[in-house]
Amino acid sequence: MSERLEDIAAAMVADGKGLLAADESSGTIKKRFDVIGVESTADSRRDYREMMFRAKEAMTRYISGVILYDETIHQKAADGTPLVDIIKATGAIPGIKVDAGAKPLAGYPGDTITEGLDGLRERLADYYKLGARFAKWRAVIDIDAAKGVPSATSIGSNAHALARYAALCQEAGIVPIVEPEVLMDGAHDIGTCYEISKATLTKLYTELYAARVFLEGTILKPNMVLAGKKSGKVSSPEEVAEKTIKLFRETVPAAIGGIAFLSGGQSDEEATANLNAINAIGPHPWKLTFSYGRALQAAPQKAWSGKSANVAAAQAAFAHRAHMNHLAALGKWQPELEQAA
Ligand code: 5MM
Repeated sequence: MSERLEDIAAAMVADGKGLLAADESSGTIKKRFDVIGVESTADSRRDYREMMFRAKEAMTRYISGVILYDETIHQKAADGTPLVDIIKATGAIPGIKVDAGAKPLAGYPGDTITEGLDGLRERLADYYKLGARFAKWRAVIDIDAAKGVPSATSIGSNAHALARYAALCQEAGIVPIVEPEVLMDGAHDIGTCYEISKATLTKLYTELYAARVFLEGTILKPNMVLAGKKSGKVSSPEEVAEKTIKLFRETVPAAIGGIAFLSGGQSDEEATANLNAINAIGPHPWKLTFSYGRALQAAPQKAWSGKSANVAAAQAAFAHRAHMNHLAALGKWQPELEQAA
């Protein structure tokens, strides 16, 4: 495969393919395993992820790349094959989460700043040797209007950190996924999500330009424009699509390598329906696909439940969600296809 940043980015958003976000940190994967009654150990985390990476048809046909956690990029399958080699054998590109998580922003209660820049140059060089050709850094922007969250300082500091991370990635020959996630957990309406996302993306691209980041060699991983979960409102796919595309047309340069959405707590089918509606109102200046964690993994996690006897059923559940999102990335998904399955 070409090592040019723009070619790697293009492969990450190849027609009908998207990213599997399997980069849950140890605390997050424990929460997921608690739900299915599985103890989180290095071996159980390995077995679970190996199950997905060995789902050959799903990986080969629908998955362009996998975002890994530090532990996983170093792990070997039960038969001794490095997990990275299993991913590469399917044609998917290994990637790595390099941020150290969102921490409280001093002086700004309720806001967070994502850490992890110290020593990043050296870590990126190591990850490159291990096979990673893209990386991910997630900034977290919560909305709580009553508390003045997010502050302009939080939006600015996170955008600056994303830009410094992106420049270091490109120096190392690694495509940066820039993920400024405006959370959907609050009680806000869809218009507020739009306004905060607009401020966030405007600042992000100002900082990326200032850091001399090569935009063609980047992927944006954004939230969709949605009403907050606690608002009690569910935005229709048509409204989500219209507002999300309006936002991107106003703030996201056409030059970037592509867009791969996070699912952010949407149900599996909602995340698919919204992505489909977004692509159905194209053509757009960018490829728009998925980089889902929960919306790709909830079903296979439940089907697996820690039992080797369930591996085939879990792989089928993963293949189904990947297939549905493949269709949504092409704007060809229909709700009936879910019922048929
Ligand atoms: C898979 O979850 C990722 C890692 O989360 P933590 O660092 O909090 O453990 C997360 O960054 C993920 O890649 C994105 O948020 C997209 O995942 P969702 O579940 O929102 O589609």
